[in-house]
Amino acid sequence: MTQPDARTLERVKLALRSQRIETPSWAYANSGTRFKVFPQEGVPRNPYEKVADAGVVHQLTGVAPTVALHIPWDRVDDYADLAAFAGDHGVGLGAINANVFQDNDYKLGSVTNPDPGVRRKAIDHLLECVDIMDRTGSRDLKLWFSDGTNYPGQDDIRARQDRLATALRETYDRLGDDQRLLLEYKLFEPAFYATDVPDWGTAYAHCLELGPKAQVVIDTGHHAPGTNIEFIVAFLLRAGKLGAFDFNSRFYADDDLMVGSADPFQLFRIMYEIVRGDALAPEAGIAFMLDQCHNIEAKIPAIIRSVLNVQEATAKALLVDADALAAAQRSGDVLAANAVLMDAYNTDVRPLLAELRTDLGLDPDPMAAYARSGYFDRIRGERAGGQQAGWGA
Ligand code: LRH
Ligand code: MN
Repeated sequence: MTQPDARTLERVKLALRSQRIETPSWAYANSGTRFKVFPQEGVPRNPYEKVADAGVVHQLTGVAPTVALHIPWDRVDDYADLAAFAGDHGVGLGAINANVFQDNDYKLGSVTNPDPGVRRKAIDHLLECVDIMDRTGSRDLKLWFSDGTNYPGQDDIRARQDRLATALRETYDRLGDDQRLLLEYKLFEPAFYATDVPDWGTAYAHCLELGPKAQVVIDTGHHAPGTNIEFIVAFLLRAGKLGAFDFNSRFYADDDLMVGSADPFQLFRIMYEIVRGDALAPEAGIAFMLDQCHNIEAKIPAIIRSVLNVQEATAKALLVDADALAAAQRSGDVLAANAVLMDAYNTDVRPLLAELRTDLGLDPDPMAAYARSGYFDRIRGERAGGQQAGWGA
């Protein structure tokens, strides 16, 4: 196992400098499971405080310059003012997430609901989110539909796909030239028989039908156990239809745990396909977003830790000796090929990342820097009163 040479380390550091990870506003707020939402001290009470916390994460990591919003959780009177506030805190407003999964009318579906009035209501919300994008300057509209059925026969699977396609078409046609529609899939929950966008193939097919401004989102918690997610990454990248990630990790289902915490090797394999596909830099157009819920752990440190986990997996992926790998693959040397990847994965990249942060004028240890910053003590005091933000479910 050879240590990476200086030229390799410089190449890797250069690539890591361009990494951009978007944090989700809702991960700064209260969240939980159907059993319990445990409130925490210092939790934001409004979108401005969520954005301020995202600003701290970027200040300490240097690679998290945007925060995704979720509507209506982050509805404000003046989105331009929120964007200006975000700018004052060193971040920009990122993807706009629509929410057609919490209104009573959506019990039997939103855009796929048998009732045309309910479908209209849902589509109008999607269009409202594009209006909001016009004011926040966001590029991406992210669509996840909880739509599905719980029992065979409950509704017509084919007819629901027609309704979905109609809603997506109307929304797609409303997009501006520089705007995108990101379609997210999920195997199950809250539907437990058939989900209308259950897998990457369904999302891919709808995006192909829509056009070039429609791309697929891979949420790493939305697959059947044992799914080879990096295969989906490689396939969609090759097809030019990978738009974004919702990073998190899980031991069982959609656990929304810190990315890289449950399966760091899987995250490495995913980031290796990104590197192999030359899709890491912002110009490649992939949005790397976190989508997590910190039900019991301190929220801001958990998000900092998650950003560091993505950086570490990326640094390891960038260390893969591509020439040695290609040679081993060409000669059919299975063990040698696997060893090239494992050598990179087994490299301790923390010193390299600490050096990069020092180069960027940052504290080499963002977790320790946050603990020393006194920010938590300040917000714990400032945010004592008022209603804490959450999913409002
Ligand atoms: C659905 C999902 C989706 C978001 C929500 C917060 O499980 O992954 O991306 O809208 O979580
Ligand atoms: Mn998601």
